[in-house]
Amino acid sequence: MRPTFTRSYTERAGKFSNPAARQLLEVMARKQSNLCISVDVTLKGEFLEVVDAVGPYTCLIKTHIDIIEDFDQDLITQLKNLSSKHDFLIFEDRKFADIGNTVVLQYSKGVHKIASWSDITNAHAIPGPSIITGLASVGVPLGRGLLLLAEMSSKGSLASGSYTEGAVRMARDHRDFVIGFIAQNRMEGIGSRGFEAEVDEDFLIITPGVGLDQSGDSMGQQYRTPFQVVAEGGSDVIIVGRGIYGGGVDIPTIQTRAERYRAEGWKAYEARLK
Ligand code: 5BU
Repeated sequence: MRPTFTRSYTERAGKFSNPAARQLLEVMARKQSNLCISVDVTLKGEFLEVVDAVGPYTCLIKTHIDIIEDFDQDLITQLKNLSSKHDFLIFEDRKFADIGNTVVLQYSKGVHKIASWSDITNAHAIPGPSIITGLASVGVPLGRGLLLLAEMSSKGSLASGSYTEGAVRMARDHRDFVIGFIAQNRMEGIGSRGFEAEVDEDFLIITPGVGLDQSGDSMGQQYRTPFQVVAEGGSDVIIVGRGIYGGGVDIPTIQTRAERYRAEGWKAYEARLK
């Protein structure tokens, strides 16, 4: 059987029943972009300015909505307008980690009402399957998708080995809602027979810790290049944050960097299809 990561994004889009996964793969093919941009800035005006500037180069804008100091509902209206204007999906990197009843409230209520605007969100596997069923009760009727954290990019991460296997097994039981993983490697076959090519399952792999010019930061972040992540590791989407907006640079520089990462990510994808 041909391994998932050697199939095109378009071919894979048709196999997903989850609407968010299908739309993401379709946008990626349409825009020739497997670049998710993490816009971790703390003011609404700057956030929207950066999103508008990088919109053309990205398939997915990743947010940490709780770091925005002057958050209001208009930010969400404008973000959704930009997602239509530039044709990208929205991923709130919320990393839910509580019991089912609590995550239902955190996902749907409060100031941010994440489920109402975020196509994709993510959760830790640590609470067990009830975190998925809780989030799914809100997200599935809205056509949302969930990524489980199977691995992390930070030094000394405890998410490895049997923990990662447990996360994959949880995902397999909830294929309508769990569309893939935040991970550093592909996950098909993990925790089952162990032979990737024998297992015909497809999970999206979204990978943070991507940088072309640095190997890490002073707080444990570790970077690999788009080629290492996509061509060698088989990941589907690269997440880049400070590599694009970092260093207090102007908007044209941010756009130049976004296009550089888009081109590198796409080149790595084309290389692995061959
Ligand atoms: P950076 O500026 O490219 O280092 O930002 C990476 C982003 O991805 C940042 O928002 C993190 O919260 C996020 N992230 C990560 O870096 N590593 C992980 O394992 C996970 C998320 Br999960």
